[in-house]
Amino acid sequence: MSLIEIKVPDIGDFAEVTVIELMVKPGDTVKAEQSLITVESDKASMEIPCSHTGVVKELKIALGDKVKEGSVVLMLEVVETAGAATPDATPAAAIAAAPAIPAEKAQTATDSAVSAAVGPVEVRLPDIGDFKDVAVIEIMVKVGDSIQLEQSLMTVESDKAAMEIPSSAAGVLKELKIKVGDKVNIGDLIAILEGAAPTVAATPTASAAPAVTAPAAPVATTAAANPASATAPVAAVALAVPAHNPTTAPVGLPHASPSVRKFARELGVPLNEVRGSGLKGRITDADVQSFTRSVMSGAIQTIAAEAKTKSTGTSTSSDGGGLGLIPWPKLDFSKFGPVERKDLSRIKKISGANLLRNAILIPAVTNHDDCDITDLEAFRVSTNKENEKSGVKITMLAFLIKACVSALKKFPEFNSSLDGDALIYKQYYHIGFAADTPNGLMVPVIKDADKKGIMQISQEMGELAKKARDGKLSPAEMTGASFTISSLGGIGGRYFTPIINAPEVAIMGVCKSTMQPVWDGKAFQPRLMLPLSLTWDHRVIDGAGAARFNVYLGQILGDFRRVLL
Ligand code: CAO
Repeated sequence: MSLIEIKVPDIGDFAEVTVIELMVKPGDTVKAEQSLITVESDKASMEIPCSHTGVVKELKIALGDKVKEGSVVLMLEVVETAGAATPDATPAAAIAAAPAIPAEKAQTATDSAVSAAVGPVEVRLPDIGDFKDVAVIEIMVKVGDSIQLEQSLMTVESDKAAMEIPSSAAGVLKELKIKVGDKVNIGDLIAILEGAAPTVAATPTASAAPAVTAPAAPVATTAAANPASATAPVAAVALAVPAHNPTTAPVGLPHASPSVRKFARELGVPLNEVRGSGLKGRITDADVQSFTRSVMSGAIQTIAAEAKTKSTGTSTSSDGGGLGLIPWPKLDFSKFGPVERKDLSRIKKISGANLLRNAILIPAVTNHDDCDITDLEAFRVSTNKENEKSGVKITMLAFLIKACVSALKKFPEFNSSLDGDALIYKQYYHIGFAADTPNGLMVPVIKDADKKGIMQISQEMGELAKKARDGKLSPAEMTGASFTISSLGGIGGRYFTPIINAPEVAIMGVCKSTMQPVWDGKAFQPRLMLPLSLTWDHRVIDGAGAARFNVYLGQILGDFRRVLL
């Protein structure tokens, strides 16, 4: 067995494409040629296949990331090497979805279209790379339509990529030479246009001119060669963050062309909830429109709206989000003084959406408590002195992680997740910890904290926190937590109310320990007290259970030998 990097293969002329779907997760067994992720440019979505059979060890990319040829997608433990393609070879051939067309050729196509438009004009399938016999899965125009130059005519799909085919000429569509389900190849006649669009110059011999049959490049490539349209793809790529929650694992990849995906995103339609009426269940524009109409008329609800209705007991259709709130105040702040507008970072946008959902949907309660860590802190300080040369500093957070694992074992519902009417009790103890980074809040995860010692946890925490600050955390290093700790101890404060990191059901917030006078029955003693703030989901946990959790945690931190009991 060996660990190999699976990289993005040659994806044609695209400099950078956006990851819009993750189709595998760590622990999954994947076969050679199985699709791993979907990437999207402004005109094509492509599935990136695996070059080997093996087990996914670690994902190196996240939803919304921009990738290009050579970017590492994941680490794969190869279990079957015989006959496997090299990481790059097979996909490179399979994925050349939108190949380069030389600038002169693209220009020729454009020129020819401009000069060719009065008589019948043949539109042929352009060079779409190494693909043969690609299937026509969607036709976007009908006879009689007025077609613009570079307007998408149809979508073709190989087993790995979907591409929209633009028109190489403008005019009225006289005849379609293909239908959904047909297999097409480069140079195949796909349509006949007639007459010139207002912006297109006409020449009567157009149909015979080789330039007319010179194909238009798939639009992304043409855009690069054509400054006039070069801005469009950039804007489209920037929008290419899925409409559904980015942390939600995709369940069944919705099949839809890039333009349908874009359309759905613009309307906020969750594509994975739309039933496709096209070939092989493909989602069309009409499906998205019909879904939108059904939601607007109240005939159906999106899954998110339904969940909101269930948890709040209110309907979302009648009162703007189901909360009956007045609109967000919109102010021109510059009336009051100088201002500067800065876009939120991508992390803030993603975590903000998650925090909002979790704050609204979870009936959360916070219990505050203090625990005595005088002896533990003395032990920590002396151990750090002894181990000065090791380079690993033990932090209070490492003790907290270990203590929380003990408390989670004693109170297993804190290590569970709600699944409809059932609770999933996790038998693993993966502890997330909030890390403050220049780009916003991130939550790296210490996996199997129950099996690790304080030194190892401290070392891993240091490494993960550094990666978080450098923006180098992989998705695998941020997923799978069963409980989270948010420590503001290094900064200050007394108590706060952390927001639960769904689908977890509790989170421990910790603030700065301070010396406090504590009554021992005879006198006040100076003790180092650590403030704890445990937020819990009242659907799963009761107040008494939360109080017991805090008391037990306090006992462990007060005398760490209890961890061994
Ligand atoms: N009480 C008193 N002092 C504490 C303490 C506590 N509870 N926790 C840490 N400290 C001290 C440490 O001992 C250290 O002091 P020395 O340098 O003298 O040893 C100092 O504070 C700095 O600690 P640290 O923050 O670097 O290390 P950590 O292990 O405690 O925390 C990390 C690591 C990544 C959690 C932290 O750096 C961080 O990012 N915290 C912010 C988390 C956050 O933003 N939470 C809010 C989420 S909700 O928006």
